[in-house]
Amino acid sequence: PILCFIERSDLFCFFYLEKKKFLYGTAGFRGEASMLESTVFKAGIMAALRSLKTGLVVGLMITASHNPVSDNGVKIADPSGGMMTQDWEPFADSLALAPDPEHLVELIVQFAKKENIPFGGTQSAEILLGRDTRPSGEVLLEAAKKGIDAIIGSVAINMGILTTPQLHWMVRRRNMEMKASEFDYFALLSTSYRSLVDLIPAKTLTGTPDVKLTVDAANGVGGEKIKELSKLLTGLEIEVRNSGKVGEGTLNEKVGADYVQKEKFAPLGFGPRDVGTRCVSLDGDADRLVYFRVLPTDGRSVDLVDGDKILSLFALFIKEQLTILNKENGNESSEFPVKLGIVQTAYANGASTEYLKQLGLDVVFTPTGVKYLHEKALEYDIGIYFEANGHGTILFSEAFMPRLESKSAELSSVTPGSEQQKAVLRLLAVSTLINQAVGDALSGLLLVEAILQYLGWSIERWSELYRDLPSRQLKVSVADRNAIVTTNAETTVLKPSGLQELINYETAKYPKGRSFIRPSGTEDVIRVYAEASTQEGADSLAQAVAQHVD
Ligand code: 16G
Ligand code: ZN
Repeated sequence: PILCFIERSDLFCFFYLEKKKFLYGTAGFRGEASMLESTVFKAGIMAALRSLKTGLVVGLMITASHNPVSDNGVKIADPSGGMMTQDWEPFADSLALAPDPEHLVELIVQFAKKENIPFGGTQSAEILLGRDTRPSGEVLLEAAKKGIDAIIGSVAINMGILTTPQLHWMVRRRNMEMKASEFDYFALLSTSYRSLVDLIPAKTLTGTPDVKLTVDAANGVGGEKIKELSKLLTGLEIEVRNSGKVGEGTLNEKVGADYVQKEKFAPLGFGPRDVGTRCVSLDGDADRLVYFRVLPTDGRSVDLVDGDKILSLFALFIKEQLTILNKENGNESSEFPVKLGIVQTAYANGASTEYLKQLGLDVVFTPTGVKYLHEKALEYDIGIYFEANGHGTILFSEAFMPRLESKSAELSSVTPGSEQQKAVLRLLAVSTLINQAVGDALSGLLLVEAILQYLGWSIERWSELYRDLPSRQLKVSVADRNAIVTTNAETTVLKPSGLQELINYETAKYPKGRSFIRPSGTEDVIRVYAEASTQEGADSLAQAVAQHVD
């Protein structure tokens, strides 16, 4: 009976296009764009089923983030705006691996039964579609639509060219019955930023604030979007380079957050003329950001201010607001306990972790991948997570928001204009500025800018919060990357046995040595990370560990 709700002709017409099988990894399905059509079609089916199952709006984003322009990918956003629930990933894989249309239909039928997905009832499915600026995006978006159409009762709404975080934000807001257009997004970001700036204490405003920011938009979707956003901003001078305009360069080619973070080198279009200014790089779909300043030594190398330092800046600011809030006010002390948690991965520079712990913060680790960090951060009233690569955000829990709002109401009637009230207002502004669905370069950079102004800090001052330990990353090609199994947030190798002992043995030779290996979730390689008190030490530790992997 379910079969009649599936448009079979589409299934058949898309199947023959299949040239390669993909797995739904940490980044969804990702690969060479010309091979993806059939897989994206199946992702459309998945998204429709997910929406039918939950009765809520779901998102589907066509992007390959920081990967080359010839690649593309597809990711599904759950009704919360976060990544698709991990329980459904095996189903995504099985759809992708289905050998023929008959099997595909069979898999859908079985899964729908198991999950009690209501076909043909009053329930309807709604899927918001978005894509980045890749030339292959249009064709793939059509394939996703076909997949959605194959599930009768589902409606695809094309939201056009968007950053990944914009689409996730829209899905989340739609399900909260809040305004969710692109204009609403820009308006909320700009007004929240304005509130934060307006709440800066007069004493920090004595010098002339350095309001000039130069953005490297990776020749991606972030370029146009940040230009639109900056029209609504006052007091911030944003210059956008590598904006994606024809002739300006190729998407992600020697530009963007991934390049700058890995190479510690200025992106194309940046050089000696930028010495002394504050620069920020976005990645191709604008869900990551890293700051940098070009060094005067050669006008090319950079002092990198990565995700760990952005995290540290955010943590410092939030902690300060909580301290102000809990300060005694005359004889009236108002206890307002807040559980603040910091979530990192093993890639976080050891110096950042030490710094955060010195601040007295609760720091925990998860495996690599936004879904793990996000899930962990949700366990706190305020959870801040970042990957060193620049993906992260600040989550305010659903239970905590009403508490914060009623505290704000209380303070505005009891002690209007007090420092405590301002601290609460700042936290509220952060909660609307920073994307609650996923990491978002645009909202992230506005928060950085507001905090730097609040503290009266230059990028140098920020960068000096702590000194990164020298580190090295290598990758090793292996026959089967899944032969390596890790535990303890990827810091300990379980299999093959004996390997962890060898890593320990090598690591012990270096002061401040730390090293781990993990199978990549996006490439057919084992990644090696090493850290030590000197660059030579980090390099040779990484080499030594890599040799044991080989
Ligand atoms: C994906 C992840 C990113 C992670 C990276 C690691 C999401 C949305 N993205 O891009 O968080 O840092 O993979 O790649 O989860 P790797 O497994 O190849 O090292
Ligand atoms: Zn990205």
